[in-house]
Amino acid sequence: RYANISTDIEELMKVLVDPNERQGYAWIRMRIRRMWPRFSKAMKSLQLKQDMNGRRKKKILVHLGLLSKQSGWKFAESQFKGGPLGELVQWSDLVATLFLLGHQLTITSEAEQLAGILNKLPAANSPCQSRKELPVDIIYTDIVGLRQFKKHVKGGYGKFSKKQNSCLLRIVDSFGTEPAYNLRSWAKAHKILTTWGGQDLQPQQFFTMFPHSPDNSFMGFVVEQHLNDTNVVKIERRNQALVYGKNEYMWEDDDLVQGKAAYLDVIKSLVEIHGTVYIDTDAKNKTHSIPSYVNNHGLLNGEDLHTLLRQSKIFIGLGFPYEGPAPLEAIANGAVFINPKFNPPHSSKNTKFFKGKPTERKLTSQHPYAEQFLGEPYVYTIDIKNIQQVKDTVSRILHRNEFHPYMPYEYTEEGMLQRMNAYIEHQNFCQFQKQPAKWPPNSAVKFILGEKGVSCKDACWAKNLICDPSHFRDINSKESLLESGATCPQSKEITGILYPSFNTVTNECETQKEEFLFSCVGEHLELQRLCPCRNYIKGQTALCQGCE
Ligand code: U2F
Repeated sequence: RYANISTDIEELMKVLVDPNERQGYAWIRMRIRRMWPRFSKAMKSLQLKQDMNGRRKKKILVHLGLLSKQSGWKFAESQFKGGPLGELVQWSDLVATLFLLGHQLTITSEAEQLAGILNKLPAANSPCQSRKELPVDIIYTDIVGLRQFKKHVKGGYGKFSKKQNSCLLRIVDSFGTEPAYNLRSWAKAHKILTTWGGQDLQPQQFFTMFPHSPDNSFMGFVVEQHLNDTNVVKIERRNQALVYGKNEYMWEDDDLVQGKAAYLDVIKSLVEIHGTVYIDTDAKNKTHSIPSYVNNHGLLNGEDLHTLLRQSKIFIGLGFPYEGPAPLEAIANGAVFINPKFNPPHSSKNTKFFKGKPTERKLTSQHPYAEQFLGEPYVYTIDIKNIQQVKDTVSRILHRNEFHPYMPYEYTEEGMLQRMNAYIEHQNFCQFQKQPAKWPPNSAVKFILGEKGVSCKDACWAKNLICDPSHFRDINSKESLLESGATCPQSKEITGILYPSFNTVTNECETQKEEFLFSCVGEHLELQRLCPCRNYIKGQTALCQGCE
């Protein structure tokens, strides 16, 4: 059976039913409804650009572990009370995308439902172990969901821990999982095993919210924007700034970000400040942290928030939340984002929020994607304690005559549909034989021997290419190192994230022993890493040219 594009939202709503009426899906349903006209239009437009025929209809299970009762996170309960929404944005857009692409969807959020579906699998020792007979082709879940698999699917994680079946999994993982943290035995031996890490999946099975590292797959989300909608009235942009922080605690100083009151005071001296802060009226004796001059609208629904963004010239970052969707929405609506710079950078080493997250990534600002991929004139990354710099930046923005919206293609509805379709059609984590990678094709890939002390992520980027870990296996040999310019009489095999490499001190070629540790990140002063680098489509960095 082939996948046929389907734009009937009511059919999707039938699949998106709350298992126990906790209203867990309420926010997701609202977002999908609001964005559907744009999503359907994008689907049709993509269909005109590329051939969408002949794709096999896949049975896809989407299990939202974060909304389950067992997670204990109260995501469902707090979705209209200032709780985290970034993750719900991502799940909404994933569900919409998969449905539009014409696949058969099943959506669950409680472990019992999951067990009900997956326990129909053939028993572990049954003769019919072929994947063709599994009730699903692909499973999207998160790490909480993955734990539920391990616990609740009959026979424990048994069937799914087998390479054959765990290769069906795609883990929605906002901040990413680095190979060193993913391989349990390695993480344990190096004392970096965290509660989130050690999942022993292939690193590209983790799907991130921003293109953090090419070791994982970049899934992203859609930046909501209604500027060109026919029913949207053009609003005059006012001398107004909106603060990014929907909870009161985000406005308070913490160990790492200080001076927020003085920062806001100086902005206030130049422009009117607005907020969308959820005020918990039940909390007794609470002293409020929001300055009295702020015009607080309370938490807003999507439409009203977007109207406010279109009226504002500036969107003010407070240092938290990290890497959310809202700054991209602000920029897409024509506001300029003030992005607090972090010096020293925030990471799992010094920040409570990142502690235990399976990544060593260092955030040089509240929103590194906005800092590195967008930049001025859409984003100003500044030290918020430097009052003069804050003043100058705000004045510069206010003196502009025009405010241009910007939205990278990869964050449009069409960009997300194109990217996810390419992943579904081409990624295959169930290929276990040692054979050359088939996707992205060789024609898109170049092998580059990096400079000493440079990671593959950076070595490829310096040549305007992107590291592609799926091709490491093809160059993991002394011969490949020699062909790329290394001069080594000897070679040896090493387990670690830095190989294949040329060791400039010992003059040895060092190849990788453990395939799960192939990694684009990681650098060493003595090593020149050998890197698989691929080209990319401008605005759609996850895909190579011609790989749509
Ligand atoms: C991020 O999660 P957040 O929920 O804090 O992300 P935000 O950028 O604040 O926004 C998420 C959505 O909430 C919407 C807004 C965004 O689409 O339009 N919203 C709204 O509807 N009404 C309002 O008044 C204010 C916002 C990040 F995404 C997560 O991955 C992280 O876990 C979290 C902590 O770093 O930050």
